Amino acid sequence: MAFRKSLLAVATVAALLELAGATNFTVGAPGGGWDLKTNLSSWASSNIFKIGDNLIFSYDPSSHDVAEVTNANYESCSSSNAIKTYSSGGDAIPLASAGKRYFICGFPGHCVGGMKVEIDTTAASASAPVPPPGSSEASRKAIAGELVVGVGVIGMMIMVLADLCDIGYN
Ligand SMILES: *[C@@H]1O[C@H](CO)[C@@H](O)[C@H](O)[C@H]1NC(C)=O
Ligand SMILES: *[C@@H]1O[C@H](CO)[C@@H](O)[C@H](O)[C@H]1NC(C)=O
Ligand SMILES: [Cu+2]
Repeated sequence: MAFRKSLLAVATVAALLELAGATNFTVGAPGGGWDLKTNLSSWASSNIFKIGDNLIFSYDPSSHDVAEVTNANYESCSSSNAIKTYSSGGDAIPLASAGKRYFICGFPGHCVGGMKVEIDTTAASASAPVPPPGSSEASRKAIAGELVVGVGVIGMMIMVLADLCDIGYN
């Protein structure tokens, strides 16, 4: 009984730590990629993007690139006046704040052909403390991490107490 509870406690803490970690989302994966075949809006809506996660655009740079653009230029598929362009073929883009961002391929005809994706980054948790304006991404992540670890430690203490009570009755 006590052993099972301790196992549960360890599993709970591990799950909470996992929640606190960042995820690398390879665009279109698995089963697709940053290309003309993948239904990227379907891919985006099947994932939850959180602050601290990264988008990884993996592609052949002789066939594609990545341009981050405004909402208007996303709708009209215009890659001129891009906010930022990437062309390494393995671009990691941090999702540092909540809100929508728009990425298109700048090669002629590709965006119109479907190579465009809108990413809506959610705040990590509805109950997470709101960081003061101007605080860095690092300190925001630290606050979120401490909160999650704190909850895990309290959970573990409760389970250990429950174990001790069991021993008392035996
Ligand atoms: C995510 O990608 C970045 C940049 O490519 C890399 O440095 C980091 O180790 C990756 N993290 C995970 C958890 O895969
Ligand atoms: C992509 O998938 C969505 C459903 O997730 C669908 O509504 C849409 O028509 C698809 N787009 C294309 C180009 O097939
Ligand atoms: Cu392309």
